[in-house]
Amino acid sequence: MNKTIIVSNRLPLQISIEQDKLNVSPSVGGLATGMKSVHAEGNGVWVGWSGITDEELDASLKKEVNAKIEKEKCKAVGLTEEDLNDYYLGFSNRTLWPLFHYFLEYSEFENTQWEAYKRVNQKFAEVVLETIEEGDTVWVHDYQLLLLPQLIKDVRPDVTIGFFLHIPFPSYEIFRTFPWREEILTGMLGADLIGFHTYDYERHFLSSVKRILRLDVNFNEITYHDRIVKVDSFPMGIDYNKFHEAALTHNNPDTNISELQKRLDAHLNEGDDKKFILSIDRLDYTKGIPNRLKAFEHFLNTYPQYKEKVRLIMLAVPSRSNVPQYQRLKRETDELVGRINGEFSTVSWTPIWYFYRSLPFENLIDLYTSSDVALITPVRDGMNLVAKEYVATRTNLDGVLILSEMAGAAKEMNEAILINPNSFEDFATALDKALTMPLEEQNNRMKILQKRLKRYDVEKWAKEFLSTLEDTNQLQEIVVSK
Ligand code: GDG
Repeated sequence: MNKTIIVSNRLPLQISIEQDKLNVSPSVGGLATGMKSVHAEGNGVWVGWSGITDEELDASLKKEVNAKIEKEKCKAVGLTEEDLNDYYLGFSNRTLWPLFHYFLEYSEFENTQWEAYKRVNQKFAEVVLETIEEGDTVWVHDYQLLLLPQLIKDVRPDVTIGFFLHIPFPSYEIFRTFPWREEILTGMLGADLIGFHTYDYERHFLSSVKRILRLDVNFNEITYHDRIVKVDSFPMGIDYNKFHEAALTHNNPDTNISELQKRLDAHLNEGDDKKFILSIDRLDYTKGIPNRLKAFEHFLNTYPQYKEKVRLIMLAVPSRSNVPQYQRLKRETDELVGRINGEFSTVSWTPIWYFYRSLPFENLIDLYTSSDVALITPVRDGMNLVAKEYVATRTNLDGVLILSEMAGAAKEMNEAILINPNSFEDFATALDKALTMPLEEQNNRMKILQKRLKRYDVEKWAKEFLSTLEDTNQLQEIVVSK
């Protein structure tokens, strides 16, 4: 029976070793949820790194880990400390991530890291090649594995390969600065279908293919050697029902109330004019956190009537904390929060509640359902699922989403208040508009947003990608038989 092999940097599992005891549990991220049904079907396999380096595992523990992983229909790619440093923290997160998010000045172009990136993509290829059987489909995910499609295609030209990029593809003017630009493009072109979140990223990719590789591009099809590579956009959705139902249960009076919810309620019960503005992101420079804080300060100065009334709840989830830019960002964020709270706080009011940690899912729902406004303002973001999750939890159809134009999600969420995240004026006007928006208008906007998110959820996204890949495969057969 043909199977689908999913490949991503990390396996959808949380593995930890505590007092020599091994714990394995499924992870709950967007990708893991979206691919759940694809992975569960037939004898589907997921290939990726377990999260534990080779050095942390002795031979017997390694056997045990692999056995547990295989039980979950997964296959591990072994990575050493050096691989992790140079391929993941290095080339993926210090070269590709900043470059693809337009932070050119943060990008490091180190040859040793490039060599590690090639070596690790080859390691992934070896595990995938061991797993492939005739008629299988391979679906590769994200920027850590841009070379993988071609490495597989070179050995198994008969296998259908899809590739999806979860981050933006930058414009040609940015991409052309990259020293290994030809290798990255040809690596991706090993796939039969290449997917992006938005039409703009698709367009940028096609433009780089035309201008750097000088290949023939016909609308969204590239002729590469004797194959046709199709390029298309598939905006990723969320598990809408999971968030919507969690919010319904949460609002049920019989449900246990969390400590966090009690604190939130205490503030909201102080009066009808008390409001929460919410932001949730990984602490990443692409998410526009310092700008948001400075803009919030500007807002409080421009509209002083909101002092002692509104509070910004900012959840920043620790991320890549051993990369210097992330450490600097953490210091800058701490300082800004301290300064703004110091400037405006009164005995009974602190303008910003700042959490630097990851919260359990139930608390995430507490925050989404208690916030009158979501302020999601990345300076650059492939999609942004938080914006979609906020909308899914608004079961009473109230609440307003303020969303950056620079997030891929903005392309499908026109009923949000869209702003330029670099304009403090835009921020202040949008916040005032959101906080005074009549309920009827909130309802009308939410209704349309919810309808769209419900229709195109993450499962639909995965199915649509795979069915387009299947069509592309048939197109290939027609080209070959001509
Ligand atoms: C990349 C791209 C693209 C956040 N804090 C907590 C928590 N989360 C969950 C959210 C959401 C996910 O993490 C974050 O997803 P985003 O899409 O917002 O951002 P990235 O992590 O940067 O993801 C992005 C995405 O890939 C998919 O293609 O949209 O553009 O950068 O699901 O709910 N979950 C829990 N506790 C937290 O504290 N449990």
